[in-house]
Amino acid sequence: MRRAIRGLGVGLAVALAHAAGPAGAQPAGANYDEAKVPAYTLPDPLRFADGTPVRDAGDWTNRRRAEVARLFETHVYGRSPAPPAAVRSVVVESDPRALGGLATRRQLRVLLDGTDSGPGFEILLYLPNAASRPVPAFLGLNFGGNHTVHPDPGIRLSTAWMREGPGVTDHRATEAGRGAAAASWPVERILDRGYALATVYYGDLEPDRADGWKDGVRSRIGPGTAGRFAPDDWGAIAAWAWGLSRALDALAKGPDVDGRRVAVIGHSRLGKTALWAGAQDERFAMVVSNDSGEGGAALARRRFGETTEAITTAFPHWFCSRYREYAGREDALPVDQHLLLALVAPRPLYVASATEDLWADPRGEFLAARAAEPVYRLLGGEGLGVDEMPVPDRPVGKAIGYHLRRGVHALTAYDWEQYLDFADRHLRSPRP
Ligand code: GTR
Repeated sequence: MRRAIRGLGVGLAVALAHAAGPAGAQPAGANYDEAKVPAYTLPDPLRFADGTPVRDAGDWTNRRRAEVARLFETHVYGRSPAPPAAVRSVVVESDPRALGGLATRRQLRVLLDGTDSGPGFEILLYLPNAASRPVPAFLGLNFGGNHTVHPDPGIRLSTAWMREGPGVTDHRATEAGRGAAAASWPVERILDRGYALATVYYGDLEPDRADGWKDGVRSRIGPGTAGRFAPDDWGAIAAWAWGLSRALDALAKGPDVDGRRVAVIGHSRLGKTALWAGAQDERFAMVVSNDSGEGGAALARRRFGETTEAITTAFPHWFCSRYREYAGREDALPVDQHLLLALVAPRPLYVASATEDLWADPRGEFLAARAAEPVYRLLGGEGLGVDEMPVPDRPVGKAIGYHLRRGVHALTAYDWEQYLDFADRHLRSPRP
């Protein structure tokens, strides 16, 4: 449980108690011994599936990139539908003097089929009043509802399903949850640094449980409306990632946020989600994976900490159903997670780990970032700029940032400081 507690938001600790076992303990059967990591060979980013080499940037950009993305769709996350034609968003609340005048707060409702009664979700947006618009922004899903990111009484409570826990009664948000996840969302600091923050409750898109699709976007849009999913149809991570792209559509249309300078960020399962969103949707100008672990930034073939078997058993709904076929057969997967990171190239990518978060395999996250470097170099950039994993609390990186924070599985103020510094280096001027 210890890894779950800090700053994760209401409800999640309960989920983790089931999934990750008790305080700092090694879940039964999990390997936490570097000496027991098997020998493995990673798929070569610079070789097509048919074995021919990727010779230049054009080969990657025009053909190999699409091939890799397709492999992740087919074997890991599933295929997502196109954006609905009728989608539109409306501003449901706005306060130009929020947080004591520091910010303009806007709340938008994205109506996925264009109607009030259809599927949709809410975006909470804080804009720094001191910065000229349009501003660069961080966009991320949250675990417990928009009202948990800050005690601000003006934030609307989600009416969607939530896991039972503090601040939740009968699976619905209550006033008591306000600000419960504030430690993970240093809103004032983000605004002071000149960035907007946009966030969406992931359960607005789909409740995080095995049958959650019945109450989420997957039952209203795409193949689930016919009641049946093929082995490569979208899972919950893909649905949440799809929601991030729909949020970006809405933000980019408005006058406040610079759609060419939006960083997508997420922690843990939502870090996996941020990676899949950023990998597919090249409009995201920067991608941040915080402690995303298995199915995120960590290499599956290392079988260190969480494994494909563990994750597809505890969370069968996160991936497309075909992914489960690779439980215990990671070497048969045509991809590994370094290729997911490579899909972000040449855009700035930040991968972060925490020393006590062994379940997420910090070294596997670093090695995946390193194994994505050839693609960054091919596209004319620099990756990490180091070969060895850095010591704790020593951020490194060029176009790929990395740090190993001392501490537990969490998104902390320290992590945010690194992302803000990284964004200052990469997002300050608009992309051409
Ligand atoms: C764990 C799961 C991880 C990670 C984490 C979280 O239980 O095994 O893959 O996603 O949940 O989202 O906090």
